Amino acid sequence: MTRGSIRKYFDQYDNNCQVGSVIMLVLPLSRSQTMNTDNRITLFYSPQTRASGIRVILEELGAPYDLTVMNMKIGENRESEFLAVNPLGKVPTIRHHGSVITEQVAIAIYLGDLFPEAGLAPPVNDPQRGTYLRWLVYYAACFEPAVMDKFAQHEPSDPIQSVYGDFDSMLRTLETALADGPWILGERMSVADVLWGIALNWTMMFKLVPERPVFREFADRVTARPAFIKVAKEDERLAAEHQAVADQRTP
Ligand SMILES: N[C@@H](CCC(=O)N[C@@H](CS)C(=O)NCC(=O)O)C(=O)O
Repeated sequence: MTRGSIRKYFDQYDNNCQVGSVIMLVLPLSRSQTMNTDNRITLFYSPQTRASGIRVILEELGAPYDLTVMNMKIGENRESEFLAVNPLGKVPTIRHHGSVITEQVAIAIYLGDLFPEAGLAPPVNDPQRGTYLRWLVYYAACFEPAVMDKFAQHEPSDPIQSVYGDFDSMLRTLETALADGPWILGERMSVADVLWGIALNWTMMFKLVPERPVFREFADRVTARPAFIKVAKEDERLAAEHQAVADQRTP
């Protein structure tokens, strides 16, 4: 696929087309089927990445969305067309009503608020709104930096300078928040749970986070849900397709 043809693809992205290895999947609509088509969300996507969690959230919300799938294994996310959308070349990225939104936590907050009828985001004047935002932002502000430092085997900084203090305190704080359950807001499930369940599942799999019962049970609750199962299955298929394309290119 040439750069020109990718450009053409992006220009006609709402035509439900499939061009080369960049695929546009228009998914069956569910709860929000009756919504105006202008409300459709485009999710720039690669399988088995942070974008998968956002797709699970879209499924949980019953949101109308289209995927623009990019094969990261051959660097499609680093083509100029996508860099014009998100200069970092990262997924998840969404486009909605002409605006581009990046960063998974910002996207999660945005989507939860966009579909209040799904009941997965406490509204602004709800007493649980602050707790909800706290744990969503904790993910990006504390958990991810801590886990990525561990992954990269960085020497821990002085806890006073570190944005997350130290790894063990960061994790213990999260564990305490999840301990009562079943969800982070108690009996009320929210978008934050989807994000955390998937993140814990991945990070325990890669042994970056220890397999503590609270984390395991929490992750299992999220990954047993139909939305997660559907996305994981589809991701497996897409990832295999992408790998096959990448293998063909390797001499
Ligand atoms: N800060 C971003 C991180 C997104 C991110 O790192 N995405 C990875 C996939 S999990 C990516 O797109 N990597 C591809 C690349 O940089 O080429 C967020 O919170 O959404």
